[in-house]
Amino acid sequence: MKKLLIACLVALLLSSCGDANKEASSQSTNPKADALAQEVIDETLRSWKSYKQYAWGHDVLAPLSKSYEDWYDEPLYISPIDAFSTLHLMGLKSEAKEIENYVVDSLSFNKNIDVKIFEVNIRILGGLLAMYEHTGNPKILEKTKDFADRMLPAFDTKTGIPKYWVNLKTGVARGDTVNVAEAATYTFEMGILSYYTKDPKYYQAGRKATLAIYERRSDIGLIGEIIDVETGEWVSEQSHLGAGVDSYYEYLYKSYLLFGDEELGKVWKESIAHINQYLAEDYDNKLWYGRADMRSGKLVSSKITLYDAFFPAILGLSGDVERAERLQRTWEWLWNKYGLEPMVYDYKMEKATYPVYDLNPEIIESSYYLYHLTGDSLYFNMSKKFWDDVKKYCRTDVAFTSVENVETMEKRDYMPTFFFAETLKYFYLTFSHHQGNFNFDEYLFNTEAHQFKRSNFEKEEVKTRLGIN
Ligand code: DMJ
Repeated sequence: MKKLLIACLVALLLSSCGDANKEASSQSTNPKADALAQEVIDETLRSWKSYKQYAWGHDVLAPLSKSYEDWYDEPLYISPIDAFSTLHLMGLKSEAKEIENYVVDSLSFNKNIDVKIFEVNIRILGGLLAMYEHTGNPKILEKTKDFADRMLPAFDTKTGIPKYWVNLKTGVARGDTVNVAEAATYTFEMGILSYYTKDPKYYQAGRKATLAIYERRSDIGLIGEIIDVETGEWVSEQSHLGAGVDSYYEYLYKSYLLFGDEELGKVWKESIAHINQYLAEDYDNKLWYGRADMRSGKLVSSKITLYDAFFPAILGLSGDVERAERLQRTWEWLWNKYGLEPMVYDYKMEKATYPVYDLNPEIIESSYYLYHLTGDSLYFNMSKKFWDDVKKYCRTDVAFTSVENVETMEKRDYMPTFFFAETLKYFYLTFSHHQGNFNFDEYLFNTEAHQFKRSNFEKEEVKTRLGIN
């Protein structure tokens, strides 16, 4: 009887703690969170001003040398295009307007350079589409279409999977070997463009590439990692969900949600079952997703990449919150082991095999999703810890910079463009969540965190404009 009484008291205590946690996120006033949200805005503005001072007109700020880097022989203005949707969301309207004006007045894509099709799709095409959504400026849509038309020749292959590079001026494409993310992360941006231009060709190109990957799954339903775009043969048969594969899965589910493409929904549902069956494993009391042979399903490697930390977000979004929470706890553990995450970690060797941290957003993205989905202040506090560590180890006198080695915290001279697009945005959205200005349920993010309003895509119109049966 005494034992029962104690158990009841403990249960009561736990459930009331849980409620207190949940209430934390639904409060309309929260001075501590307001201050953090404002701090993220201030830091974004400080970094943006430094980009303008030291790197304006170029792709990337090098914050230690107070200089810049370009991805190719000619700059493509990638940082500002990636930054636009974050600056707009934070209410930094004049900064956002300046980017819009520059794109309209001064940016030409008629450049004789070979660009990486995957990277420019998520950053430039995704960034421009978000710019169009938020401004409604028809000249931005023209630029966006012009850019996509320059990308399309890459998809002209035997399988429909795009080549690795395409020349923006000549349309000549090259590079027959691509990883799965490079092969099939296009339906989301291309679908949005098809919707706005009423031309299905963009979505159809992206969709064909995605289905070409799915069709090459093994008998047990797993896909590999690297593929030849002409022969359709797998070059690497290792199956995983990390760097080089990640956004294939992400876009299956998000394209199903945004466009109601039932076939992609079916592929997602099937794929997630196989991932959970073959890649997930409990090790040292934690949930991990390792690497398996796509034919046998046997786990062959315990190497994970920090990109894998996007997975709790997509698990949660698709309804598996319980698994998402368990997995996020693994990632939080890894972050706290070092104070930042290593790019590659082997969970059986218990070793960082590539110790770089590039200001990546994935773990922060998942924390934001779970904060919204559960209302549990645990995730607010988790993100606050991540923010404190990013400030501690990556902040410089002018902006933020990547870290060469999470064991020594030696800095490297580079602020990736996704720091503007994603990392700062997810911090801001978490800390400003209680203000209710941005309704998570109304939006979907591309893999570069550019936000798109779901209700803008009218279901019946989508079918016609994207050519979905
Ligand atoms: C981003 O460019 C995108 O999120 C991409 O899908 C993979 N991850 C990087 C940032 O880490």
